[in-house]
Amino acid sequence: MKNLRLLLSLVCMLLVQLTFASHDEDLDGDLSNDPMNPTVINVVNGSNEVCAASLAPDTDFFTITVPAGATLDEIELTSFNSAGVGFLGFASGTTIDPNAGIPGLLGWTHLGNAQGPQLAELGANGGIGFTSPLGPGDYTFWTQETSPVNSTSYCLDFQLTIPPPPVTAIPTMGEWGLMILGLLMLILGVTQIRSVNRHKSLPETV
Ligand SMILES: [Ca+2]
Ligand SMILES: [Ca+2]
Repeated sequence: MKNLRLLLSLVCMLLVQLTFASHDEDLDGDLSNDPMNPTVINVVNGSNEVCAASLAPDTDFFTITVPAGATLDEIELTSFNSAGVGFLGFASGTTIDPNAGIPGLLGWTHLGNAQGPQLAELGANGGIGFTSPLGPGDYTFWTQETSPVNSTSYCLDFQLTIPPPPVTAIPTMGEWGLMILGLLMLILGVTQIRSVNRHKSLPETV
């Protein structure tokens, strides 16, 4: 049974990796405009790329959950195209309040100010602050281009370390004992049934 559970969990992890590893607005649609109902981005161990574009008044909100025992190690800006500057901010939780401004954010930055790693940029402009890498919990991100003329498109790679689940498929000595006992009882039961059937099939001699 444990082997079956492990196999099913591995299949599920593979399906999640194949199906939900990232979000591309060109393929998956515009990220949510609603800060109270952000798009949920399912994440896997390693790279999780979010590619989006914004032109005012479009706003993009999405939530990433860092699982228990995992860390969000870095947010890498892997692509950026804009004649202006994009905005990126984030807060803890599954929603975000744009009206709260910078005091309500863990951190924020102007996208495109720096290529590559963004966590240091996010932590350098005020806000509540955070420690890096980010620990387990929900984080909601807010991106937008405030210009109605110059659109911004970008790809952000959310890099997570998610430990593999503990392997418990190898039976313990006690479980081996129970399996052997069950097998012996099964063999004994089959032997007894065959013996009874053989006696029933013998012709009566009296
Ligand atoms: Ca968008
Ligand atoms: Ca949007």
